[in-house]
Amino acid sequence: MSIRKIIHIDMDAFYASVEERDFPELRGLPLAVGSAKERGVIATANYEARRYGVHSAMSSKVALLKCPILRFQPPRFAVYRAVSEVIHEIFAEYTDLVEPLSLDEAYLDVTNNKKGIPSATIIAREIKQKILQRTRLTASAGVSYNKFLAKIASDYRKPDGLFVILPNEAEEFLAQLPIEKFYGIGRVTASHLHKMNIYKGADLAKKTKVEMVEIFGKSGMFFYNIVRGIDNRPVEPNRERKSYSVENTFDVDLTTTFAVVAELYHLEQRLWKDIEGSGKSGRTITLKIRFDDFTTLTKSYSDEMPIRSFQKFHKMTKKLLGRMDYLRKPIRLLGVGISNLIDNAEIKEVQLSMDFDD
Ligand code: DCP
Ligand code: MG
Repeated sequence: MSIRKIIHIDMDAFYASVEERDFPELRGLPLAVGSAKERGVIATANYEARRYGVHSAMSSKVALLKCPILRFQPPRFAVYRAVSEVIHEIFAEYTDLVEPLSLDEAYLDVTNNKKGIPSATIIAREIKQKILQRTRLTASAGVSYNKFLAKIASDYRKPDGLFVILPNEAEEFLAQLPIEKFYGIGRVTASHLHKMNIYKGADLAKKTKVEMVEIFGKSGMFFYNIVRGIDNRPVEPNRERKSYSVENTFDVDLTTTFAVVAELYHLEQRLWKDIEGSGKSGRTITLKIRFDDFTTLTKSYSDEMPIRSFQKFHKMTKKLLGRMDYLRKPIRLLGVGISNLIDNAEIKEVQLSMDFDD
């Protein structure tokens, strides 16, 4: 395969930056977007709040403990979606090979771009400028020859960053990179690796294929290639999301109903925010439970109608959990997902035509 030119664009503190843009009185103060209620969860925080240790998916309660002067803004998904459309219009000026990862994040393959610009770095700079001009928001860009490196690069100089990893620099870059910066290696896996004396890409690159599979399970070969700078996944435009899911691995295994229900509730809130922002609804829920011995239990339940309220979603999840024998071993990971998605616009049409039929 010939060498590709991939850009990863990611808006900076996206929801929070939009709120600061539209409510200037909030600028410069620690800010979280999410519900201020004790049981609420934070969608994101601005950089001032992050200095206090506040971050995405943290409970509002913990966030307030870390930063007592934290301000909360309720999310405005319609505004975030509108910004997302503007940045996608900008991407489309350069290429149709755009793969969105979320509202504020996308991969672009600009190897053969519409403007015939040979330098991906120049394109990334132009895109950043246009985003600033048209949305008054900053984005960070990563440029490289594959998706994995482009994604890491966009994170490397955040906020308002532009970082390039050239093919001949990749191996050296990855060798010095702390493993917790590898996209896909979470906090818990990272501390597991630290115990094995693996701190940097170079340490990981010494492992054999067999050892990598022992460490990462079915992602072993993926990471084996990744630490060598190899990632041939294409940029896939218009890939329809088939499901939404969130999961969490716990520092301390869960062993009580109370702990499981409480953690699940947080995951439900996180997932609900994602799906609310997507303009879609699903009718199938799936629960995933991984025990301390890594055996995994999954169970799904489908309703006839799409789930349109958090209450209904929460009720279904609780019922499904009740049907699982989840306390038989300590739980290290919980996950919840929603699938069988349909556009909310379509639901209205379905309901309207039913009204006519009556
Ligand atoms: N988001 C969320 N819940 C999460 C993570 C993210 O609701 N657990 C939302 C809020 C974010 C947006 O998605 O603003 C984009 O997520 P990012 O991970 O890109 O985070 P940010 O853009 O907020 O910050 P960064 O500057 O680190 O990209
Ligand atoms: Mg972002």
